[in-house]
Amino acid sequence: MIDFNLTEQDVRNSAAHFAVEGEIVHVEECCNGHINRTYFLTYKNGEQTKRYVMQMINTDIFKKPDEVMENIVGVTEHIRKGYVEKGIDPTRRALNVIWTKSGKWGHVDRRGTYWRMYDFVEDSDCFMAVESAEMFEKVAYAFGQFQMQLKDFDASKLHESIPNFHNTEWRFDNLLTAIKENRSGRAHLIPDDIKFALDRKHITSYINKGIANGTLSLRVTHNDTKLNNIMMDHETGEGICVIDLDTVMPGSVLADFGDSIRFGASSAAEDETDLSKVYCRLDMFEAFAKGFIEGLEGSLSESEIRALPMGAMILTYETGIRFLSDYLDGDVYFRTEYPDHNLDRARNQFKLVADMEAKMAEMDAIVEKYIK
Ligand code: GN1
Ligand code: MG
Repeated sequence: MIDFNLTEQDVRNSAAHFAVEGEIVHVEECCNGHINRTYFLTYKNGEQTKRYVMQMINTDIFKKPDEVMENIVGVTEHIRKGYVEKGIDPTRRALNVIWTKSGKWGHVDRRGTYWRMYDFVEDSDCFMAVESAEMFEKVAYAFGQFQMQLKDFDASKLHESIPNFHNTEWRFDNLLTAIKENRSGRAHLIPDDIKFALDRKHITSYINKGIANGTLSLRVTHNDTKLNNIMMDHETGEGICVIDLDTVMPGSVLADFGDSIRFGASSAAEDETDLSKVYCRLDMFEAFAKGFIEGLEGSLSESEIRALPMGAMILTYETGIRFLSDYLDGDVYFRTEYPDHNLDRARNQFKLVADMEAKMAEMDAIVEKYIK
């Protein structure tokens, strides 16, 4: 298991291996993200200061960090090239990997921990909650464009950074194993939550079947399209740079659409425990659908557009069963801040699922409007 007890000195020692001029004047930990550890570093070089993002890759989860970084370097170079061809300055529009002094993508410290560094995307912010429908439409457009930018990327060059990542049937089997093994000894505490999950087995094959029968096509997708994985430009409010590219892999458009909805169209945070506050906002659903379909520039088929509401529900369900499985496994995957954090997250996601089930006809009617 990875040792997460890092001191600022550990961070500074690793940073010294990267090809950055100047001295570190400030180190700040970023509290977002359930998997990797992220730090913002400010360097001073003469009169100039410049910021960087340094991350410790969680190799318990990303078992082949070299392959993850090969994906990221390939994808970001492809995106940059696309902007240059269009005569647009690619700076701030694609993550820029900082190499080490010895010319590698990252540094492995004495403890065997993997570190990587990127330029900080200046004059932009990421958000934990949607502030307006207009903003969410811009997020959606940027995620749609991200897929468009990778349309001609050779998917056979991509490594599968986490096998079966959005294979809902596989996630369901994992839940069954977690229930059976009950490593935390908590299964008896949550019969209703387990029942809710098991009762919905029939939805787990929806995406796999769609890909198999051709109603859903396989694309290069981001696979972790949370609102906080996109940087929004201070001036224009545009989604300027898609970040957190660890899980870029071939997948269905439903994964990217669904994950965005489950997080951004929710009326509350992912771990809100007052479930009366948790529901799917249809205004946000519509804003996202509109921006996403436009960002994909007409490349979504009718059957894909019609499947978007199911995608939202399935991805919310899938995330719920992942949290529940981790609770049963004893909180070994997601970073938690208190003992029942994963259970609270699972219940929150299940409340959203139930609300989406009730609103399915309304969501269907919304996407129908965007079929030309
Ligand atoms: C994780 O690390 P973060 O917060 O960007 C997870 C996503 C989940 C999300 C739930 C590699 O993403 O799949 O949807 O938490 N990433 C991985 O908030 O498992
Ligand atoms: Mg993230």
